Amino acid sequence: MAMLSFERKYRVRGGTLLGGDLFDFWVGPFYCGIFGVSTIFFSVLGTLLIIYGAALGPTWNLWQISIAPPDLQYGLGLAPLKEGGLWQVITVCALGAFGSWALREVEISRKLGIGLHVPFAFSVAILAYFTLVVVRPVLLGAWGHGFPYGIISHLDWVSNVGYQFLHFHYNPAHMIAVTLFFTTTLALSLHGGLVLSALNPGPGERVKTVEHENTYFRDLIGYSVGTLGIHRLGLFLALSAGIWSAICIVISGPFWTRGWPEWWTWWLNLPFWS
Ligand code: 07D
Ligand code: 07D
Ligand code: U10
Repeated sequence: MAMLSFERKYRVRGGTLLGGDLFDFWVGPFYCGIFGVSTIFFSVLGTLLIIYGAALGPTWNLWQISIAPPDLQYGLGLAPLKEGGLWQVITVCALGAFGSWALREVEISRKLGIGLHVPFAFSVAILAYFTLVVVRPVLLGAWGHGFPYGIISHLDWVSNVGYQFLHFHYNPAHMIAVTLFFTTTLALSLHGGLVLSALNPGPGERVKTVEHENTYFRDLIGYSVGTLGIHRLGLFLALSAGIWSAICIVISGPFWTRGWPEWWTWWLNLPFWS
């Protein structure tokens, strides 16, 4: 891929966290870095293990391939490769690859002298995954509580765990997470719509300014959060959605074992009803 004119200026040495100059180079459009090497290592190994697991299993149907975690009887111990051990090694590879990717993002940010907002944001996604396959299984005492690695099978896991708590929609943290996800898409659609409406006018029309954008929302709802503000808000909403998701699943089992509808009895038991 050709180097774009500005890339020559910004592709500079330094900013690495580890490895010094050793992997401080680019391969085509990609920055490498030592964490690029570790990303490739973990993702290639993890993918090969998934393919090996598929070769052992009953199907090559992409939708049905599934690498299951160990049986609950193995607790927090290591399981034989073919009985969940594969899932355990793949989990280590996944965490290695995601962590490496986040650190590679940090190195690129440092090179450019920009903030660490992107790696911070990705870390929240990693936190959600880590909560699902490490924190919650450890709190429940068995790796078997992790979700299986398969396109359809992981949906079955979500449904089964949901119904284990009778009605997952009654989980208050799930409500907050869902609301934050919905609000994130609302915010992005308003932002995308507003920017395009001002900056991408029809042929022959003039491009409008930030003042037009501010005025639009002041006219409509009496307040404009501002051009920097909408990005802060978007990041806050999206990260909060991930964090409340992690909370909603980590409390299900380790801290609340009955159906979620029952949690709401505190409301019915408030003294002032009687
Ligand atoms: C668009 C960026 C691109 C990323 C993509 C995902 C793989 C997996 C692996 C064959 C927005 C690439 C997928 C590399 C292939 C094997 C073994 C990101 C974009 C396109 N899910 N989930 C999907 C993952 C969990 C749930 C799709 C991953 C939890 C529901 C895809 C994880 C729970 C639904 C996928 C993960 C859960 C999905 C589209 C990890 C709660 C759907 C994802 C590592 C969070 C939807 C068939 C997407 C679907 C879907 C991947 C975890 C629930 C296969 C990698 C256990 C209810 N999930 N998921 O676009 O169509 O993300 O499923 O945690 O309805 Mg899932
Ligand atoms: C975990 C993904 C991390 C991804 C990483 C990156 C690669 C590389 C490579 C493309 C967290 C992976 C990258 C693999 C790819 C290339 C090149 C993201 C993760 C690190 N729910 N529910 C949620 C809704 C119901 C249940 C979260 C809605 C039912 C359970 C969210 C509805 C029951 C769990 C959410 C609904 C139920 C959840 C998911 C509606 C089932 C969870 C988002 C409208 C009967 C999960 C942490 C998330 C959770 C979760 C939304 C319904 C059960 C808030 C909108 C009632 C058991 N649900 N849900 O967490 O919190 O993303 O996980 O009905 O475990 Mg739910
Ligand atoms: C935003 C924005 C904005 C923009 C933007 C964007 C947000 C201000 C200015 C960005 C947004 C978009 C572009 C929109 C679209 C994006 C999405 C919808 C998000 C989802 C994205 C995707 C689905 C794409 C995913 C693609 C990926 C992740 C790329 C995959 C790449 C690789 C696999 C290569 C990664 C490179 C690495 C790790 C390092 C370099 C390494 C190599 C190239 C390989 C060679 C390897 C080596 C040299 C090392 C040797 C390896 C070893 C020793 C290991 C070997 C091990 C073995 C086991 C064999 O706000 O406005 O506009 O644009």
